[in-house]
Amino acid sequence: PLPTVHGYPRQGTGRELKRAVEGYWAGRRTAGELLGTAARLRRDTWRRLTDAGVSEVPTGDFSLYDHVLDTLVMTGAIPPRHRAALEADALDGYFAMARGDQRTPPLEMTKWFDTNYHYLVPELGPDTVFSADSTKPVAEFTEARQLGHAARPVLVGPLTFLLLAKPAPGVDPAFEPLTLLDRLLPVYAEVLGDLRAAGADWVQLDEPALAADQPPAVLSAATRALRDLGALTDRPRLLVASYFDRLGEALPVLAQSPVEGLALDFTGPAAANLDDLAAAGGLPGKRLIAGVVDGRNIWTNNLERSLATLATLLGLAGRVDVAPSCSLLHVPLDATLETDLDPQVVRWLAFARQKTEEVVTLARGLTEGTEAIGPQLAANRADRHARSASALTHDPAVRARCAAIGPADSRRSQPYEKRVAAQRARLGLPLLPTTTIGSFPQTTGLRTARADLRAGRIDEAVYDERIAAEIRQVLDFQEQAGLDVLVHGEPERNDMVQYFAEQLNGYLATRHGWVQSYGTRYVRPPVLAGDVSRRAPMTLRWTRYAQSHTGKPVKGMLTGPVTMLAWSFVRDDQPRADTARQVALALRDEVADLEAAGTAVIQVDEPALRETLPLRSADRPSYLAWATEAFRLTTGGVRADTQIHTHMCYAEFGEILAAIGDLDADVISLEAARSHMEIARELATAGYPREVGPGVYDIHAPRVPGTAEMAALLREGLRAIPAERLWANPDCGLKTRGWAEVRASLHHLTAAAREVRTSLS
Ligand code: THG
Ligand code: ZN
Repeated sequence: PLPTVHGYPRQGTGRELKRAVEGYWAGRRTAGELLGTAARLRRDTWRRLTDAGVSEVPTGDFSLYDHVLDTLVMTGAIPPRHRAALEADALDGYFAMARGDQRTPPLEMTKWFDTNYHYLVPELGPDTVFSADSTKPVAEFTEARQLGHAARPVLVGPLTFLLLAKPAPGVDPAFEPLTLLDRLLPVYAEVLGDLRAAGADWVQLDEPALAADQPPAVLSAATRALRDLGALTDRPRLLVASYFDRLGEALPVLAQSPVEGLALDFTGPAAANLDDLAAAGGLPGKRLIAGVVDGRNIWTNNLERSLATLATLLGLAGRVDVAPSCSLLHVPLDATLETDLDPQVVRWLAFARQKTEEVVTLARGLTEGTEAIGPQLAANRADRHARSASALTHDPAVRARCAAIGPADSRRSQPYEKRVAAQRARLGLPLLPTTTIGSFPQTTGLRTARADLRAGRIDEAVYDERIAAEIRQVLDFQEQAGLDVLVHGEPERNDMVQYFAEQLNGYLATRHGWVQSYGTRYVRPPVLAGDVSRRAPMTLRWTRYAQSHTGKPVKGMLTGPVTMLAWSFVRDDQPRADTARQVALALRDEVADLEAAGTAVIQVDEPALRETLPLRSADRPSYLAWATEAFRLTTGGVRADTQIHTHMCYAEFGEILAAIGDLDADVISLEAARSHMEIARELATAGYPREVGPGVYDIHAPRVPGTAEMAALLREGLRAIPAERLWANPDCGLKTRGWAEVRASLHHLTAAAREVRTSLS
């Protein structure tokens, strides 16, 4: 058995790739400098992998922006609007597809399965013409070979490529890109031929889409695709990789195909692949790359358990190699850089470098016997023991409190009909009340102040006065613009998850734990390592300060428990539902403190509720049950006359309409401006009984919508939602926008609400 990996983080230890690409965009670097940095980063990664003992390094997983965009280039399916730019300059054209340019909008971006990575969505239609461009895969493979590495090119497979695509603008929305399979396969055949000619022995096709629910038509398309590619005469040996969930009914399809190898995920819900593989008769004569190290959590592997899985697998395939479950793109680079953390805790963590070491150790244990890795096994056992016995992971007070939760805790004391009357009486809002989602522009001044505080250039008192001044300004503006329910603008917060994580027991912060979110943008998710509790009130001070400055209601603003998990690395030693309950209890205390301080409106944001929806529909009901319960546990303790808001964005909500109802929030604001109030109609059709604020101002674009435009959207909303239940608000928080746009847009928003109100009465 040999160790390998499917892909590695691309950014470099100092996020050099981000700086190189953004430097190129800003004209500070030449194309040659950018490509030189990229080549150096690939070289360093391959060197590191080979030095660690990896026997076949992946190539082609590197990307200047996104690997799905790279695949689109490889297939020649360039959207017509971007062709001229691409012909003028390949590099600029590539970035234009990713980011748009003066005249052309970019491709849409969406989440890569249930990870926190976002890819660019290929746009296809009946007229799409594919043509093979193997430049990048061949060049990167050749580069690795010339540097002396054994290498395995990795490509996004044809099925996943088509299943992730969407109908191009102007094409019938019912068009199914998968119908283009027969036209796409010759492109893959040509690329495989070119890689073979360049000396590739094996080529890996990644097909994670097969790990989601797929109808029989997709499975038969997969059968056909692998049969056709398998029948090619001059081709490398083929390895199909699938990960993120169990393969289920797709497993026999892959096992019986003519490809020479499979890479399967045996972690988390995909552990079911083990029994399914045995039931399917194994993979006699085939190569199996066993994904036994979780490629997207950050916890040290249980080496003994993995060895047991591997021992079973040895009897099920012709050859077994060892790998992480998926590309290591989804984890940070190196846990040993985290010198601010307790060294004992660092030993519990495995980032890309440590996961590579784990697969090397496991392969060695299989090859040479477990005695050969005795010291590693002993250390691993000791670390696991220390972790489970630690006061960080087990706080008896938190456990006792969770055990005492009863059904009444996650239920409001009064049904919505009673609450709405009490809230109307208390708040006295007009029809179509206006509000914003929470954040106001994060100006350079604010960012500088935060950096100055961290660096010790200013003290807390100076920083606090900066924040207080910003809050006063944000409130004065909102009063002047005539908004009804105000916010303090969140100038004290960096990231909406990080801000709370820093204040909760059980969370750890990393310094270097960057993970690519999309393109040149990265996040540094906090690590939810232990039992969660609140040290002290987290938002009370600034909310109180803001309320003391105005007679209008100021919303209390919290990040909900599901999002607190979704945008963190979550502990793997207890069910997520239990962790969510702990976070919910900590937030519940914050809600209670805000209410006691007189806050009449409290918003608990759950933008990620849709994001962590399991890939397999069979797993969704239980997820939605604990997720909505955690939200209700956070908010259920308030009085009838306290109004609970929530907010969601970044997603299509169609699949979770029932769950939105189960949150039992009094008011929900949703992204809607770009989809022309579609969500308002969907909620109305689903019989949603409470108040709704479908966004009428698209905050993702710098343009300022006019009063008439927003009034028209409000009228459209009124066709679905009665006036007593409709709110007027932007799509999302305003932190990425500039003050000039925000000022104008919100004046237009309140004017639009006034205009529509007048026409109603
Ligand atoms: N917070 C966290 N996770 C998230 C989001 C978030 N995941 C989903 C979505 N929002 C991702 N969106 C973004 C948007 C902007 C950036 C990253 C992810 C971004 N990052 C800065 C960069 O790379 O330059 C770094 C920010 C920093 O210094 O902390 O701009 O909101 N947790
Ligand atoms: Zn939002």
